[in-house]
Amino acid sequence: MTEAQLMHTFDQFQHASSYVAFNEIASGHINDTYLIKTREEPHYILQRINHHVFKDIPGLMANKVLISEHLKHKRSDLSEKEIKNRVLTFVPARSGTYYFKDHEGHYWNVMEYIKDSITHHIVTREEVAYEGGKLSGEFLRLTSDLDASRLVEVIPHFHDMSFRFSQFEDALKVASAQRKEKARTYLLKVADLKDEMHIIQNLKASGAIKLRVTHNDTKISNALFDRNNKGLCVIDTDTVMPGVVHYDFGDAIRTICNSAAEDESNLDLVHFNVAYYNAYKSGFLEELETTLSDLEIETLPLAAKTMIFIMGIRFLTDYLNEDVYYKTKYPEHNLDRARNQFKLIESMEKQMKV
Ligand code: GN1
Ligand code: MG
Repeated sequence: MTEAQLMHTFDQFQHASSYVAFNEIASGHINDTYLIKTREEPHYILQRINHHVFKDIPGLMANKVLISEHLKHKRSDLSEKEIKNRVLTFVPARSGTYYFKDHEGHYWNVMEYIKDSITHHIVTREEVAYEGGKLSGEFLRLTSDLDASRLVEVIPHFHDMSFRFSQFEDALKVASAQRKEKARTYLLKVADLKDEMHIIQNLKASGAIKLRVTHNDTKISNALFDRNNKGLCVIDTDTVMPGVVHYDFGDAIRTICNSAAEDESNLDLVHFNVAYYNAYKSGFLEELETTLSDLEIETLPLAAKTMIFIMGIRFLTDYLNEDVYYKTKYPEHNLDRARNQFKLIESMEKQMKV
């Protein structure tokens, strides 16, 4: 993307600011995200949405705006200024919709940048884990009265284990001998864990655990904090859909409790941090405990293992498919991500009863 293209795209949205500069925010694996600095505040986030992954972008944007409106409504106890720090604000395009489609067929959206916010990619303090738990628990609590049928299911079966297994099996059929050989140890691990990793899905299908509005991408880098490490806002509402509490709990634990980055290739650096697990869980339950069933609470450790596993199998599948889904920086990037997730499971198993 050239600066001129970004400026032009930014100007297709209804803001009253003058462009000054941009920075790419390269942490996502799917969309392209840019911070747009303007002469006046707020600054903005301009994002190109990957339409190969998200097939219904008008539906996706409708979900995102609906969630923000709902959260704003629920936070009417806060001042206008506070609300802007706690809930994402989307900016309509000149056409009136919340997305702009450029002449190459790419879709864009704009939101206000939350001032002085910071993100964590690796957690190094217990209070961040605790605040992270409060943020995702609060999100689930505040969306609990939102009618889920108003949400478009942007990626059907997103966290269904059987769906991820069938994608994995399809990938195995077409994978090169070389990639299969490199992935061999992990193919065996996947097979070993197959039954256990379907338990949550089976509980969901049987109705034993309740369907809710869930965020579905609660990795810690999708939470904003202020400079005192207090949680501000959950971001990246792309995948908000009906789901179970385990998805949000598990995906957050996957990232908060990893002592290294998700793609760290030196597995000696990858450890599961139980203290952070407990801190996250206490923040999460403070927000939600009264609304969770005993079964939901009992299965939280399994949720963590399951969500680490589902990302492991998805990275492995993409490796076998020659890296068609996630952005990669080098040929074995997806394999490194998968190895990392399986190491995290191993470290978790050594320390916790799962
Ligand atoms: C993708 O692009 P990003 O970072 O928001 C993925 C998530 C994974 C995550 C792993 C739509 O999210 O499910 O947890 O990578 N999103 C999609 O870091 O597949
Ligand atoms: Mg995401």
